[in-house]
Amino acid sequence: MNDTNGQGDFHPQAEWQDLWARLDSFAIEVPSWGFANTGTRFGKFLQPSAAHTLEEKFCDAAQINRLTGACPSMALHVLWDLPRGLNDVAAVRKLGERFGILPGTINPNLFEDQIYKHGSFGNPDAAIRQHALDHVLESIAIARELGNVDVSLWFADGSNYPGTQHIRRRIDWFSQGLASAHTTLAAGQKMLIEYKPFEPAFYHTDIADWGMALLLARAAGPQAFVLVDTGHHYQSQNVEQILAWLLNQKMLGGLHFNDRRYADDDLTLGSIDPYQVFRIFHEIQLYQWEHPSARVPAYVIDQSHNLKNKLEAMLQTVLAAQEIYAKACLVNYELLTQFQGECRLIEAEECLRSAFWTDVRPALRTWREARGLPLEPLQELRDSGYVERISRERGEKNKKTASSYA
Ligand code: LRH
Ligand code: MN
Repeated sequence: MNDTNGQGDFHPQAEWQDLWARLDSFAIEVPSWGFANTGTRFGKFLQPSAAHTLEEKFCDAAQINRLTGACPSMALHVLWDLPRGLNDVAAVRKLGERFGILPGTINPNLFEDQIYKHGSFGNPDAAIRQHALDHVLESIAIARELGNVDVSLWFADGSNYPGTQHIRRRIDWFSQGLASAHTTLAAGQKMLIEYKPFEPAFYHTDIADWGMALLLARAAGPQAFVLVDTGHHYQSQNVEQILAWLLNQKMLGGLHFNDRRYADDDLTLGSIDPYQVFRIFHEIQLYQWEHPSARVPAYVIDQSHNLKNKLEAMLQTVLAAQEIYAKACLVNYELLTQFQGECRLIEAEECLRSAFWTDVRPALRTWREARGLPLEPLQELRDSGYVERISRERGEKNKKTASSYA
């Protein structure tokens, strides 16, 4: 879509149609835990407006979708949102219908529980590995009941000191656990395996990088893919190159979007490095331009809003995602791939730079207007008094400090 002639100014109308169509199909899932009181090990600062119940989380998700038109579903963490497991499915389905928000990706909780001190799927104790597998099997059943949604697995498993765990045996236990779980997936269901280099384990993490996740996913079966959390990389790692590899291997299942300055900071998207987010969207969209029938990876927000108001931080994130996605839609792939082939470095780079530096906010405003969405969503949220209202309604309850993470 060559609307930028390298000069970065925007030609209204014709190209807008194409960009509008891309914006119409752009969806990013909000995390239920992003609306709850979360913190770090150094404290959790309670917000009176924070969501406590699943009903409140669906209500907040509906608010974000009303304001952006881009968040039709909400990711759920099993023990935080369905503490009674399968027995909570009917209630979740009803809440989804009531608030017009689809129950999204199902995330088992394979951490926090005391028994997981030395791991879950990687624990030397077979009974604990079985307990963890049973939780994942129930999570897959919940996901099936909720419409064959994806199951997204993150393992905190690892060790803190050299020699304290048998790394290769744990690889075999993970392979067995993931393969068993894969056998229970329904047709169309995906199992996403998320990697993370460290934290909470600080010597070795069993699934620490994209290669380990890819090999385990391949071994598990054809419905297993890799999930890339943008915050789960060492400082100087080239995240978009990892995405290029996973796309090339047809193993990219989805992304957890957030931003960071140092480690897994879970900050609001685009708040630290918007060009990084642009390069991520660009790599995926260039692949889709070359493979139009390819499955679009799942886009999910994974953040914890410890200081900013949770609704406003989540809204900022979705607006940043829409804006940076729209910029990435402006890259002229015909020209870019030609310049790449001819090693015309400046021209090739300018294809990305001019798209990134194009102010797409006017186009986004016209798209919102055309779609009956508020032109200035953040102002609309403030004018709505929604945050003040829920603070009054939830304030009392939120004074009590919560035990679990979210
Ligand atoms: C781990 C992680 C994972 C979630 C959790 C809330 O750091 O990224 O995706 O389960 O955050
Ligand atoms: Mn994540």
